[in-house]
Amino acid sequence: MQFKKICVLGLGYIGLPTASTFATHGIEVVGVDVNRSVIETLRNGGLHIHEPGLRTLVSAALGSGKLRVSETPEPADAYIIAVPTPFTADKRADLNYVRNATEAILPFLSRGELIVLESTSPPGTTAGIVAQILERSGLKAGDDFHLAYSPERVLPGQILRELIDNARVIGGIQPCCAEMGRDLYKIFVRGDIILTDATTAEMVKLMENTYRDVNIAIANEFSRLADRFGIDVWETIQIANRHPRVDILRPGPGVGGHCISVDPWFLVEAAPDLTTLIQAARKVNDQQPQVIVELIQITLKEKGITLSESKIGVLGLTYKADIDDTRESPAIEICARLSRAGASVTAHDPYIGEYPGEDITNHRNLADAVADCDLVVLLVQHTPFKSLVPDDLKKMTRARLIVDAVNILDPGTWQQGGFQVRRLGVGN
Ligand code: SAJ
Repeated sequence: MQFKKICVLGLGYIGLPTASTFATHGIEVVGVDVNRSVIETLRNGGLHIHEPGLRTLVSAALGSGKLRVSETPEPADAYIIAVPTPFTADKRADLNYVRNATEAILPFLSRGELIVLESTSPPGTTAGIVAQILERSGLKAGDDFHLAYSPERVLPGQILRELIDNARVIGGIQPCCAEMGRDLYKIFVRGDIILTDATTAEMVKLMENTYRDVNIAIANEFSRLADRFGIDVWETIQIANRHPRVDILRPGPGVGGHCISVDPWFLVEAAPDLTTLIQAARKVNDQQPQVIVELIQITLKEKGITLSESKIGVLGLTYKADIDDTRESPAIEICARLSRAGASVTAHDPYIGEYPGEDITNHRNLADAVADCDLVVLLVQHTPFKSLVPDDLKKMTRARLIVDAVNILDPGTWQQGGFQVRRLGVGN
């Protein structure tokens, strides 16, 4: 099929780069978002999300006239659904955005067209929920129109490159649907395109992120063991990783972001009786913010300071290094726990503006965040923090206690520089 016009529903971290990339490859694209402020921001030349290179790409797409943005879909040859699938308070997939986007396509659906779901979804969503909604048109999925699932697999911070270079999985509800999906994505994808069925493609996505979650959990558990045994987990991991078949990930303050801390729950929800390991890994990673709070508490106690009367300077609030995203961020969870325990918290994250909540201020200047505190805690490996030196920090704060949850500081240098540094996973 020749794709002349496509409609991308959802203009977030995935939908906007995808719509813009199709447009810069010469396809007419209508980018749809139900959030009016997103549409207005884009129409006024602004951008509601931060991702390296995205501003240039979106400007080129809009400037060429190939990308238009709108609050409602239009007839098109293909529709791509890239809306969020958050989870509810009881950790079940909230498919309302997927349902609403699918229903929005319904009035325009015609014979021969292609619909692709990209949103992370529990196994069976495409062949079940999405197909059922679209078949209200009187057309049969697979026979009269094409329906496929193709997960996004791009890493925040590297989205534009990975969108094009990563291998792409396309699962059709019939083989012809996957083939039509391949024809669409090969417009810009340079990586391999792998065809399969829709439910396998949904499972691939969930397995990838769950695999990473479980591997981070074992690294976190190793850090607790190293602490108990009085050894250095970072050195231990480095040596273990010299084994040709071992690749242990990094312990840290926990797992954040909208993907890895969420997606494993979709498998737990679908099969609670078969997911013992996955549930245990989630529990380990979710406990990690409390582990850091306790590390802070012990460090303060050695100096006779209680957590409830302490002042803590927090460096880093995002869910990982060098991005502006605070969704499910363990650093935010740690700040909240410290606050609840009575500590006074001041923060500095150079990548974000306001602190996403009340009570705590994100200071533009590192010096302002640490000026009057008893202890400084490093929660994210942001590049600017790597160039911190003891002499500079000494001038900014009276604090001489540091908790390093991400192994960013060289302990020898900082100890010589007059600081007491306690690192995660390093028994004292
Ligand atoms: N983390 C650790 N230790 C590590 C690696 C990560 O504690 O060794 C933490 C990070 O600090 C962060 C969280 O895990 O809080 C997740 O970060 P990440 O870089 O592992 O992953 P995301 O969520 O930014 O992106 C993931 C990617 N999936 C995989 O690597 C399998 C990406 O390819 C997916 O497209 C994305 O999820 C998604 O949208 O699903």
